[in-house]
Amino acid sequence: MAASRRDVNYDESKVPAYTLPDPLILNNGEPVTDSQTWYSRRRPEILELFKTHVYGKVPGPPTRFYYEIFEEDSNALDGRAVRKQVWISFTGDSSGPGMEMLIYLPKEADQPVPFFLGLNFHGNHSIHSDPKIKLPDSWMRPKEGVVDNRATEAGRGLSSDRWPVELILSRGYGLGTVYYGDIDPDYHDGFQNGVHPLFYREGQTEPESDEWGAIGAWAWGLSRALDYCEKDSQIDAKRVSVMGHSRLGKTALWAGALDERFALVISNNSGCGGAALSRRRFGETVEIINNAFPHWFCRNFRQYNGREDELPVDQHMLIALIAPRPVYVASAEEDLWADPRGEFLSALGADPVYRLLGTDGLAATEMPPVNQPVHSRIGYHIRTGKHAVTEYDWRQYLDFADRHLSAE
Ligand code: GTR
Repeated sequence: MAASRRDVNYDESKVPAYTLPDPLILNNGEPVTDSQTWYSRRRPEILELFKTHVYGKVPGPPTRFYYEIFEEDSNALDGRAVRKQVWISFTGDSSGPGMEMLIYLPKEADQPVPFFLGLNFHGNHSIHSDPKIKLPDSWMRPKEGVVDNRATEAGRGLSSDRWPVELILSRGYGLGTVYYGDIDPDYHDGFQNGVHPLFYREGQTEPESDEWGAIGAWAWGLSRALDYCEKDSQIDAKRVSVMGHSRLGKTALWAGALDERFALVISNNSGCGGAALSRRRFGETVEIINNAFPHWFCRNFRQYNGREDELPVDQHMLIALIAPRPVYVASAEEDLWADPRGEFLSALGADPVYRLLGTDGLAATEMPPVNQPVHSRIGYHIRTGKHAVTEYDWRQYLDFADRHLSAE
């Protein structure tokens, strides 16, 4: 019988013995002892393994880039912010399809600002009560403020506790967000909607076993949002941190691995298929996630249902792909489904790569106590509370970005 939430292990003593693949040993068995070999040989190998076995291959950027700023106000949020709403084409075609990006910038900035970029779950209008944010036109997940899968006014500001916009602006950062459903609606329709069909070869009707699922598509969308940042002279595109929570935390990690323009990567409670080690089989497992969300990963990933030890990678190698850029892994004490210890061990497993590349890696060998963040080049905290994004989390990310992304 397929594994279900009922079979979940939350008992540390029942975590099976496992051996992690070594990020610093090449597929042919040779050790990696210098950064040159990492960059030219091992990193490409690992990236390829994740594409083939976990998230699927992702297309490159469109050959032309087209966007329109359809709304702009330099006196937003009671005069504290510049707000922009930008439509970004997926294909370079002005007629679409595309996605909408909401941007807030600190008003008093006299030079390009460092920036946080993240996808949201419930529409751009959900992140703040600002009445000028356009309601999304795309499919919405059933929830309060949604009627017949369409956004309504009732959804405005409903997720604002996850997006402390004024705090971010007061610290000198800009913020950009895109509704993930604009890129690919989050349900399994055999990849007929969303961006996938735009890239099918003649006659192709669904992605191949080693081609992108929804996480790959959302990551691709984040890169298109970063393309826009590069065009906006008020944003410092060399200091963009990509941040995501839960399934969008998995997405932020994959986006950071694929696109080295992201200067800093933040995984908030990303769990299985994100920061957590698959081999621990603690909380959500590969089999559970593939059964519940068959559209998130590539089809090849299903071969590892219940066979995690056969995976040629584990998630510490995803974090290693971000090296030497700063990366932050955040867990929550009550979020056992996401396996906080597995998230920490994965950050620790990437440490040798960060050190090989000349950084301080993760300045902890044991899991730190709750609410005692570690802000070395690999950052980590476990805070009290549940699966969520809190102001505490954001304060850590702001401090971490201040420390690691100061202007050169
Ligand atoms: C859960 C899923 C997790 C996590 C979460 C979320 O149902 O099992 O992997 O992604 O959803 O994204 O909220």
